[in-house]
Amino acid sequence: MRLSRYFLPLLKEDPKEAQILSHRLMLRAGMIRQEAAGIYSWLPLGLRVLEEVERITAEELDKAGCVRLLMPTLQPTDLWKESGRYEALGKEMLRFNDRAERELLYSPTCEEMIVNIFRSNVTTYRQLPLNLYQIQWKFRDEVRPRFGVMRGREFLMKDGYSFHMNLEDARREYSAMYDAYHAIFSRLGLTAIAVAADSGAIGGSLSHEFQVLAETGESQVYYDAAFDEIRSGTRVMSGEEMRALYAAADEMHKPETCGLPVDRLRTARGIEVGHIFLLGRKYTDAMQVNVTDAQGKEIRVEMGTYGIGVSRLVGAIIEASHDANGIIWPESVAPFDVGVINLRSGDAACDAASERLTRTLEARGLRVLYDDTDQRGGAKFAGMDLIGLPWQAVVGPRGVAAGQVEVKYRRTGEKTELAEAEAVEMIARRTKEARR
Ligand code: 5CA
Repeated sequence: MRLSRYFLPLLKEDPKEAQILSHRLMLRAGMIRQEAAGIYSWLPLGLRVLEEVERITAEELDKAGCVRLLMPTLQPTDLWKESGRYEALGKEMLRFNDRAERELLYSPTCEEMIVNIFRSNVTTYRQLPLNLYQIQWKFRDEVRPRFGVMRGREFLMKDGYSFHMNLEDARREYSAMYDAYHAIFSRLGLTAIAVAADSGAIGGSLSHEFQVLAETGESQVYYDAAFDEIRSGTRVMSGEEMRALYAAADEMHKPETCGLPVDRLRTARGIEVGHIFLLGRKYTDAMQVNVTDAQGKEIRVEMGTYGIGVSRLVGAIIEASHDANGIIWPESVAPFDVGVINLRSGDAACDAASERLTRTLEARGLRVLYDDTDQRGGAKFAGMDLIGLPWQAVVGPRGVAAGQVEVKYRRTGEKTELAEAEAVEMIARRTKEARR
């Protein structure tokens, strides 16, 4: 992709409306644009990252046996009257009438609709267990939308719903989702702590929030000091071992009963990137959902629900991975793998070398953003650092004369002068290793 043909509106100044770093960087890097409070356009660079987060989430869920579908953003309100949540959600739920004066809502979550799909199609135990998910836009008329995509009104959520013959099977799936979530966040370059949480308006008997620690997080969490060692990589633990450690959300933390010695208890701010719930029969009782068992007897279905804040994750990744010059994308979600910088656009030799380098990188399956604009070198370097692509390859008159390109790894700043073929080889190999 040639930068001169792309759409990347970078901002030089820090936008005043942004209070936290990830919001500032997303605006400055031309990833998003606010259209109304808590409502954003995703510009091309931001959309690429959003799609990578979506892809990784879907890949891990598919691996765990979940099945993807897509429900509409708009729903009739009738089902919500049946479940009792029509009133419960209050002003957070956006409602309006269509031309036939039928009331619709913009879905804030989808339990009612998925239960309705399930009960119209599944009648016997043979089709259970079943775990259906979607990645779809939600709307919640939050009182205080803030911090950019962190607390939006319109936001992209992965919402999953599972159906079971008994509570034991629902618990097994809850545990499988717990592990799948750790796999997803780890591929996104994040360490999330699963904290015991309150199930709130969604309901159910057991729930965990997945929290990425960051000073700008909106949640307060309490946890065993061992998580700090896991986060820093000095200690490795299985999911099973981690589950045994103490970790609680603010409202669930009981200092008297947590059982941790004071010097092992930590507290920090966290960004809630996921939330899982063992629902039991809350919705299947309200909406009368049964299947027949092997004896032909009617059984009430048990459920679980599992959410991930896909758009929020883009902000959370930036909070976890940046430096003074801008974003540092983990290879797994980077919008492009390499930025090729032509230091003298318009110079025939530099143009030819840059174009050849771009083609060679692309032939190796790498995604390249080629800066062919006529800006000064300094501005090109600053822009590339800001948007945080893992690799930069610089083509200038001196290098061209010597048959070399300068390669920089964004995360460490390490620079190497290499012949074109070697540069391509190294970037391809290391990108492949990191994206595995
Ligand atoms: N139906 C359940 C599980 S699918 C549900 O809606 N859970 S939730 O309310 O906890 O939302 C799931 C995830 O969506 C949260 O963990 C959070 O990461 C994300 N989320 C919730 N509200 C917002 C918001 N206003 N802006 C951005 N992300 C949000």
